Amino acid sequence: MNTTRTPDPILTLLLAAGLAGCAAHAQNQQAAPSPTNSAPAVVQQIQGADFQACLGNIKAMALREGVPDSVADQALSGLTPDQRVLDLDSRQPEFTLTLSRYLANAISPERIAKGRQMLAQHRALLQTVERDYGVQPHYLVAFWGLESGYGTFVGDFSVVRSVATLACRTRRAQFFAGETVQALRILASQHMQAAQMKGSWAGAMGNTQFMPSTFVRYGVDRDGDGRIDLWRSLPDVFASSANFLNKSGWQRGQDSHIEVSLPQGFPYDRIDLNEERTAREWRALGVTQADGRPLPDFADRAAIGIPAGHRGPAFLMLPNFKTIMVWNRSVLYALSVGVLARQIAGGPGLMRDSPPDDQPISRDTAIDMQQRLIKLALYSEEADGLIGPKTRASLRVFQIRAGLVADGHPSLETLARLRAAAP
Ligand SMILES: [Ca+2]
Repeated sequence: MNTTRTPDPILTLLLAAGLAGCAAHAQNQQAAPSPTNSAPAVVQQIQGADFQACLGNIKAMALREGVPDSVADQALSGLTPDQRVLDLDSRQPEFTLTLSRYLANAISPERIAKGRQMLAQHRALLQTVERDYGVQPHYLVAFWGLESGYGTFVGDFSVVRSVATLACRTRRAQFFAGETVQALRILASQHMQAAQMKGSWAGAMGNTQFMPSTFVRYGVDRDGDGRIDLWRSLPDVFASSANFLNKSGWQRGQDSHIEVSLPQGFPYDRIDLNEERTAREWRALGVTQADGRPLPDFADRAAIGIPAGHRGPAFLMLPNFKTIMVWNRSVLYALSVGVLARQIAGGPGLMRDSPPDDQPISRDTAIDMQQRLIKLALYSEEADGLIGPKTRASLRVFQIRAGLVADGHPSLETLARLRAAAP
């Protein structure tokens, strides 16, 4: 789960596998990046003079939220910062991940096969959860597969130590101090012993990789044993995920995306997360399903995504796609959930492949590109090497000027033309 500005599980896997050179700023691919830095004053206020002073400040916050003194003391006393957590936190992705690389890591043939097996094995339970929360079984299994490999990697870091380390030693003090307080609240509610509270290096827990605040807000004791257990109780796991999605706006029985085909001469400047249109409006622009059938009606309005540019797959981001983005703000993550879910249910993957020359863009290349856009007075932000919505908008203007398809995608051709135009 990445609602909480923690790493995308798929990117975390790449980092763990030593593939940091290919990992990326998934959040910046299309979704608007959000600031992760707390105000310096708040950081100083929480962090205090040293680690113990910082823990003292967090403890005071926890007591104000009703955590008993004894619980806070037991969890925090003698705690030291975890250097492994800080090392992982400081790793900078060097490349923007491509769609094809992301999907290949998220959706392996083994993950699809095991997902089908899990769907069959737990169908009765998943159907009762669907009845109560409206989230289809194949989607719940897809989230489970992406977050923890169906429970095979749930993390072995002490959650309290991880989130306290991040609160006391990074600039995201406010966010992680809040997570530490919520972790203490979970311990106070006796869902588990502190020693059992293990998770990812950033504090995401169990089969669903819930952050402590998500656990407190959305966790469900489905099996009725009086405790929320996201490690060992699949009823609790599925109901908690479904509850999160339900409360975040999931529409019962609806898919999250429709793969589409765009006609020759399509106005690519209409493609943006904020460019939402009705099925009728997209049909009028010549949009069909990827297999050529007419676009079906869908609720509300939907934007189109083309994360590999105009030569790659295109898809409509239906309302449930946006709900998945509440769970994790990455468009690529949300697409992976939808594609994996469909394949687990026996359907096909994406019909259209990414263009074979779609390459990861290194941070240096991205900075170089931004500097050239600045030279052409098409970009006025900092050249930070992150390819976000503003960079894409600038690229689009350049593409129009250069007579290229204005998809905002940093293709090899666009980069070559940009180098020629701004030497
Ligand atoms: Ca339970």
